[in-house]
Amino acid sequence: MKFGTKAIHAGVHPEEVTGAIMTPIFQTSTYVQASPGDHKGFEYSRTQNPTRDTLQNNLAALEDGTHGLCFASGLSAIDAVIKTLKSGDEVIASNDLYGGTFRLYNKIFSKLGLKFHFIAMEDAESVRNYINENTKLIWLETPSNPMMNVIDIAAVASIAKEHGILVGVDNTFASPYLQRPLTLGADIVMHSVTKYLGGHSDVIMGALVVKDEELAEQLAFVQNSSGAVPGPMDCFLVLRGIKTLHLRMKAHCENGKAVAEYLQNHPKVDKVYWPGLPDHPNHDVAKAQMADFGGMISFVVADASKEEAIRICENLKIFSLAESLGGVESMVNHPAIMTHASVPEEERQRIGILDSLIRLSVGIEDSEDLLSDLEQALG
Ligand code: P1T
Repeated sequence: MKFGTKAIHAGVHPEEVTGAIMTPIFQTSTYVQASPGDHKGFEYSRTQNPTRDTLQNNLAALEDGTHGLCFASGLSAIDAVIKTLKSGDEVIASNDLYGGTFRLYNKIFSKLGLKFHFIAMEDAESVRNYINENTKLIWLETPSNPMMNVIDIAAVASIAKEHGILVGVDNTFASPYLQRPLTLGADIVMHSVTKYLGGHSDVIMGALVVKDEELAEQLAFVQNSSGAVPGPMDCFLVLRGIKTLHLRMKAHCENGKAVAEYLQNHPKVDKVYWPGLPDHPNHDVAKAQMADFGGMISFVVADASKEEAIRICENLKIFSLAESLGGVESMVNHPAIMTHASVPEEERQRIGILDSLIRLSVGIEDSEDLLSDLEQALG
């Protein structure tokens, strides 16, 4: 089955009682049993819920995995992965991560005895320098938030396999339409479903997809034991959003290209970070592992103070100034003040999150209107 057909049909079946084509919102906390332990496969909605099951099966199919697991947020999905580890274990993580992921690793799990190495992975070989007998997981974001770094998933996975280390990929910026890490050798793919999968800026949710039964069992154990699960209404909204994922992503990519090329030729713009530009340092890797280059773009305003960058963010009218991304509407974000404020300033400077850096989530409006909006704001 091709991607667009899977988006609409995979894991989705007409409801048995009425034939309803849309998966019902099973708004129930529990299920009646005929006799203790004699039930229909559903005991309690933290553990199983039919609306959530349908979404989990759909996501597993989209990522070419076998098991999907949904969580109350992207961060709780990442939290579940780390909870399969134990004190003393080490994680090698890419150094440009969503600020909340960095905070979760650096402020919460570090305190509980796990060790994290945050490193540049654009040259996959560099992970070798941090592998030791305690290394249990390599975690990466590609393209990364907000610097749009591209990491060679297959190359990292192949090094990890030599040492029996798991690889987790945060696939939020690409979506499964553009990139499927499990097919490149990763063991776990993670999404902030809040973004492109949901697609309409109305849900907070996370997901994991794996292709290994035992790993799926471990993660399902944490999902049920920690209990950070989404409600059925949110699962319904995401199932609806996914039905147009392929159409939305095509439009995001087209508009992303138009905006990146416009910015690259603008005298007030110093640097544009978008994997589709031939001068992106890992453009060739992006071309090989992604179907297209997406709608996320960061750029540095030339010779600008923090205040000038803030003014551009404020002056944009169609791009809404907001945290988040991946919705049909275009958004602008100032990473240093907003999404990446929890990354210490020194670290921000080192990875390129300057005070003059602006991040755009290019939506699916008419591109001419988006370019005019940038023209007036930059002017
Ligand atoms: O917000 P939540 O659903 O918990 O997802 C966290 C998360 C994880 N990974 C990536 C790559 C992300 O971008 C995010 C959330 N990011 C934003 C809110 C943002 O504006 O960057």
